Formats: sequence, structure tokens, C-alpha cells
Amino acid sequence: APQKRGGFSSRKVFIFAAIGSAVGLGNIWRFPYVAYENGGGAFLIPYLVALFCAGIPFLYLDYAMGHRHGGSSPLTWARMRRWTESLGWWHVMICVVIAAYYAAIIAWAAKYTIFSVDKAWGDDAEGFFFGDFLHADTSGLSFDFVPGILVPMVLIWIVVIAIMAAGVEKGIGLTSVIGIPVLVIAFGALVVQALFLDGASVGLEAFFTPNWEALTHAGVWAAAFGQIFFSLSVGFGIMITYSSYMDRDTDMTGSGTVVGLANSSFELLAGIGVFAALGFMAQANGVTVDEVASGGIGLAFIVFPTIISQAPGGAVIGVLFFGSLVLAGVTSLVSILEVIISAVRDKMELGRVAATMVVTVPIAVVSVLFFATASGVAVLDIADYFINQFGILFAALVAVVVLAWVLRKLPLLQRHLDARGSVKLRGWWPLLVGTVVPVALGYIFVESLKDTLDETYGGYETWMVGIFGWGVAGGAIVLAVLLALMPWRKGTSLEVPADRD
Ligand code: LEU
Repeated sequence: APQKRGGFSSRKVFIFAAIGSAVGLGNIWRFPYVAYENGGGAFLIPYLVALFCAGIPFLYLDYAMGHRHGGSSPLTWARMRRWTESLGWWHVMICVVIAAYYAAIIAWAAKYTIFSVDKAWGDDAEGFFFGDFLHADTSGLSFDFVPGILVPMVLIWIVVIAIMAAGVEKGIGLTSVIGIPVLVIAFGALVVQALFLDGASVGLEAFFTPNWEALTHAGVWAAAFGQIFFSLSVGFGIMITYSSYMDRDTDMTGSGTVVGLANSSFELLAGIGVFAALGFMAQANGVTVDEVASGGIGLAFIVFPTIISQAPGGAVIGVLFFGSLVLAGVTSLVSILEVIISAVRDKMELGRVAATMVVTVPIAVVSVLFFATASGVAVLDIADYFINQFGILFAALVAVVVLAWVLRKLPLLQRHLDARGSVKLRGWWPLLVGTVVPVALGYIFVESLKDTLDETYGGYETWMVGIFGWGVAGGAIVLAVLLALMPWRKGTSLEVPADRD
């Protein structure tokens, strides 16, 4: 029965939880550096194209699947056609990988919230981040624990496990209903403060000036699509799972539109805030915005500390910024874990608390083992790139091809959404999802594959990329196929719930 799986008590809670999932480290930590590495201002155009042509349509797709079939991702797929169940487990495995590294970044942010108060990095934020803080060793694999990361990681895991054990409504729902308004206020205050810094306009100019040449690179488009899917939390089971927790009459397209626009607004706001701050820093140091925005994955942890040291009221900026990261991160991490927990619950005879423990404790251990150690930042960089390009985007491609061309389910799903949705999708949606999305994703996938095969990612050791890149992305697929072979618990029906159509 549906009550046994848990669920959200109202559409409001669902929307908060979905926004809580979407707005995360991707918006604040990942977006600025991905944008920066892919042409800066030039990134906005592919980003917006990806949002409207693929991201939001795909969000409706996830909603339709989860809502109509009322199950976790594997159960939803199994209810569409038995043999597609492994696609759901692929989502689950992608979430396992993301959860493991996502917690590490939240832990960094928690630590930096405290560091902000007395500006622990002195005047060398970059040296401090990679050296004193991370003890980064990018030359290979190292299991030397870094206590400064280990402790906050363990604490984050304890908090998140407690939320998950409390359940869908009382854990996830409540955390988001409280956390998201606080986040919006804190982050809004931060952006306003950033806009008043000297030199902010220089940074904004850099952000909003298109670099047309960058649009000719397939890699820029791949990055934009990857960012959109990651940021909206679509294509890897999260929104399927959340929408399975809603009543049959819920307006899913209206909800999806709110969630999609809220997420992108937040992301652009973060872009504006970060680039305004970069402008300040460039001006204060007499260099160009290009020169300050180095650091890639560490952008947020290098640039912001420098600003905190130099700007008036820096400590406040720091606490707001890193505090926002922690809050945004936690409300997203719970959604990643819920994909796994709900799948395990649907498949096996386990209660909420037992399933939470069986899922989260091993992931927490792996997470600490790989990311609270000196090679953590290298493994994280590799895993994040590969699980995006060859996990999320690839899984999304396979999903649309199967749904649109093999099972031919799009018209059915469209009718399901339109029967109760305030935003009517009509014919344009199956068209976009059935043609434009697979063509775009297919092209990007091939190009991205060529690029990645051409050159070892990020200049790391080949074997490191082999294990944590190709190995992790490929291993997720192999394990997914194996998990789909396991039997369902006796009480789980593989029929579409009768009340859902
Ligand atoms: N959408 C989230 C973010 O932007 C990530 C996802 C994996 C939950 O950070």
C-alpha cells in the first residue's frame, strides 16, 4: 500500500522538497566554475537552450514516470516493461557515486563557514585550500586521512542519516520546508552585498558578455547539458522518486514549472553573486576577471576566501556563503539518498529505518574512505566529470530512446500529465522529448566520448582516470544489470497501480 512507502503530505511540501533537491552545490559551487571553464559568458546561451529544450521537458518526463507508476526508479521502470528495470538501478548506482562525493563538498563548506570567522587562510587562499586544508595529493591514490575533513564529514553523515531515518515527510519534507526559505534569505542577502562591492560591474560584464567562438565547441554544449541535468536533478531517478510520493490528482506540470524556474533563477543569482565578487577581486588586485577565476573545482573555496579577506564585512559574507552551501547541499543530498533507499525498500522486505541504515552506512564509509583522504580532491574531480558525462547524460539518452522509440510511451505519459496539470503539454512535448532531446544528447554523448578518449581527463594518471572515471561509470552499468536480476519482495506488485491512470 502507498502509505507503507511514505509520501509527502501536500503539494507544497513536495515543491519545497523538489526545489530543495534541485538547488544545491550544483548551483553555487559547480555552476560558476563550469561556466567559467566553458567560455564564461558564452556559457549562458547553451545553458538556456539546454534548460528549455531538454531540462524542463525532461523534468516533466521524470514526473510523469514516477507519478503514473508510483514507485522508486527501478519499480517505475519495471512497471513500464520488465526488462527496463535495470535502467532504474542505473539511476540508483549513479546516486551512490554522487552521494559519496557530494557529502565531502558539504563538509568542506561546513569547515569554511567556521574558517570565515577568523579568515584562517591568511593571504594565500589557494595554497591553504589545496595544502593546509585538503593536503591534496593528485599524483595517485592515497589513504592518508585528513582529520580536518574527516571530522566534518562524519558529522554531516550523522545528520543526514538522521533525516533519512525520519522519513519522507518528517525528514526530507520538513528539512526542505524550513531550509529553503532560510537559504533564499541568506543567499539573497549575500548577492546584494556582493553587488555593492567595488568592481562588481566588471565581473558582471565578464559574466554576461557572450563569447560566440566558444559556441562552436561541442564540449561547451556537453558541459551545459550536463550542468542542467545535474542542477535540475533530472535524469537519474530523483524526480521519479519524489513524484511517486504524490497523490494521483496532483498538478505535476505546474509543480515542475515552478521547480524548474526556481532552480534556474537561483543558479543565475549565484552566477551574478559569484561574478560580482570576482569583479571586486580583480579590481582590488589590479588584474582581469580571467586571471582571478582560476582554480576549477576549487573556485568557490579559493575565490571566496580571498574576497572575504579583502572586502568590508568579509566575515559576514563568508558565513552567509558557506552556510548557504551547507544548507543547499544537505537538502540535495537527502534527495540523492532517497533514490537509493526507496529502491531498496521497494525491492526488499525492509522498514524505513532498516533500509536507511543498510543504504547509508556503507555509502558513508566509502565516502569517508575516498574523500577524507589526501587524494580525495582528485578522485572527486574525476568521478564528478565521468558520472555526469557517462552516467547522467548517457542514462538520459538511453531513457528517452527506450521510452520514445522502443516502448512508445510518450503520448500516454503526456495524457497522464495533461489530465491533471495546469500547464498543458499537448503535442509539443512528445515532439521535443522524442526527437530534439535524443538528437542533442546523442550528439553530445559522441563528441564528449571522443574528447575524453583523446586526452586523459584533467592530466591525472591514466590508471586513476581508468578506475575512478571509466571504471566507476562502467561499473554502475554492470551492477545495475545484476541488481535487476534479483527478485522483488512478495508484496510488491509490478502492475501499474489501478488508481493512477
Ligand atoms: N541538483 C543538485 C545540485 O544542483 C544535485 C543533485 C545531484 C541532487 O546540486
